[in-house]
Amino acid sequence: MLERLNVLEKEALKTLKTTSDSDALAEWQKRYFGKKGALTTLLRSVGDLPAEDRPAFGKAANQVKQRLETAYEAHARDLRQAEVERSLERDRLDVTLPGRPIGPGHLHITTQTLREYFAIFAEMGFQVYEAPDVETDVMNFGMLNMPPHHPARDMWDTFYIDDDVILRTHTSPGQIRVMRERYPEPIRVVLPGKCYRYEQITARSEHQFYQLEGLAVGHAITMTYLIGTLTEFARRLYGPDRRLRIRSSYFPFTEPSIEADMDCILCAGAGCRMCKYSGWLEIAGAGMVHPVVLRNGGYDPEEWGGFAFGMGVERPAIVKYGIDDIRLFYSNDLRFLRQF
Ligand code: FA5
Repeated sequence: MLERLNVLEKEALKTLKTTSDSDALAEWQKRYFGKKGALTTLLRSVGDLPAEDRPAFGKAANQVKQRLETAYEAHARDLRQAEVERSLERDRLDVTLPGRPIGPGHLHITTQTLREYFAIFAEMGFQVYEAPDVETDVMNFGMLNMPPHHPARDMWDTFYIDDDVILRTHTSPGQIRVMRERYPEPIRVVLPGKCYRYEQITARSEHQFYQLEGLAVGHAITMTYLIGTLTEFARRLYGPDRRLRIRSSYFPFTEPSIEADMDCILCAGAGCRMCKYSGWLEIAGAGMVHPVVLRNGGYDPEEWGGFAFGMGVERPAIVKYGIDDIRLFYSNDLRFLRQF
């Protein structure tokens, strides 16, 4: 029996060396250690030996078993290592290749446009003031001279969060906030920000867009200052020859109210597709701050006066760059965004 054990060990070690992949290794293991494997069978036959030979055989058999197991583990490790080396060789990776460059990105066209506006207004003494996007109904309408059920509320289709909280439909509620914060100082600020309207999206209208509000409050402010400021703005942005046209309009928070148009930058007033053959492009809604609004902001309208204006950001950029659809601004198409 001991002789058979020796032969089996030698044979097993020899065949182990010839296994060259994991399948062959599994096969080897089954052949010697499986339920009907050679070593298992030999170990089981210990019962056939005379009782006095059993301990010596058992001891020798266990040593053989241990040596084979150790050899098996070592060979399996070698095979795994060889496989890793083969796959590294096969899927060679050149770590010295340069990486794919990631561009640093740049400012969005809206941000660029807003910053251009800020720079122009800064030269005229206007500071930037930021007010919140989420507003109360009272601030967005009530304080701006539109109590509940005022028909002018229909001018702005509103996203309501609940009965009192809304997404601001325009930057005008910021007027009240800045007045309450600055009283009794005179004010000259521009208020940029996103506005939200529950409206049909078209090539000219988004449901989210930016506005820039302007507000000046002082002791001797007249409509002439307002018109002068808007004219200067248009000329600094679009060139010194620009002309402005003032139309009478209506906003509940200004009295009197106006709308300012600029002669079309494409056709200089002759009429083209851009200005819908009118020769004029609208640049802002504006007016003298209504006494009720001044009072709501804490300023006595007997002593103080002011002007305010509100202009879009995307629509003028559309005109400037000849973009034909406002939806391109926020659809995140890099082919569009990279151009500016
Ligand atoms: C207003 O929102 C007033 N608050 C402006 C104002 C301020 C008047 C202060 C008087 C004093 P209006 O609804 O016209 O006005 O919007 C102003 C500008 O926002 C428009 O001229 C346009 O450029 C832009 N705008 C309005 N709706 C959209 C829209 N759906 N998509 C893109 N731009 C828009």
